[in-house]
Amino acid sequence: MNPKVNALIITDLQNDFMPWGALPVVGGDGIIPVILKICPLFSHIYTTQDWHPINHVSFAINHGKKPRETIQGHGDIQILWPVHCVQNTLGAALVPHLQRITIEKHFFKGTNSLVDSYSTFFDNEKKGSTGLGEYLKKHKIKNLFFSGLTTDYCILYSVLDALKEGFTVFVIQEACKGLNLQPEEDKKALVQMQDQGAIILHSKELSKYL
Ligand code: VGL
Ligand code: ZN
Repeated sequence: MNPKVNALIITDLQNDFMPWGALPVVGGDGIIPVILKICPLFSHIYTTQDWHPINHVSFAINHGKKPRETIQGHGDIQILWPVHCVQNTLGAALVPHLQRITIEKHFFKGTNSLVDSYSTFFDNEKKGSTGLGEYLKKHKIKNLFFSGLTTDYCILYSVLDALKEGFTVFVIQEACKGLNLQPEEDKKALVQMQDQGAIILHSKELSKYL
């Protein structure tokens, strides 16, 4: 493959999703060494960040409710979360390990207080775009390799959108970690992504595709 058409996407590798953060992913820090190891294989690396205003619709406290409770959103049910990834806070910052990586561009999602955004392309109502899809197309990127957090939310919804947008999509399995609010949700997400056409692979297999 022409390396110019490949990109590594690191989703939501932010302090608040680490085991010590506001919305912890168990073992979320375990994927950092995997991601650092594969970065040199890519000439384009993009990060995404969950980047919420303090009055964000997904924060339980803004509805007088507890995290994991739900409200009816405009379309889907909205799961309520603890306050996390508030714009310009340390919790919303990328994990410090990424400072040694050259990141071509950072993308931000969930910036509209009225609508949540799991996908790194569009918000959950498909109204707002983060600009990622447009940027990738403009730069003739064709193959997207996903890593980061969380397998069952951000990565799942991003991968489904990426496939619909016509990209060839790879998910580097052990470079991703799920939230697993329900048991095995990460495994189900991987099956769903594969059913829709994503290629699920181990980082050891990357050389076959790059
Ligand atoms: C996410 C929970 C809350 C995600 C964002 O993008 O995976 N999950 N906010
Ligand atoms: Zn969020």
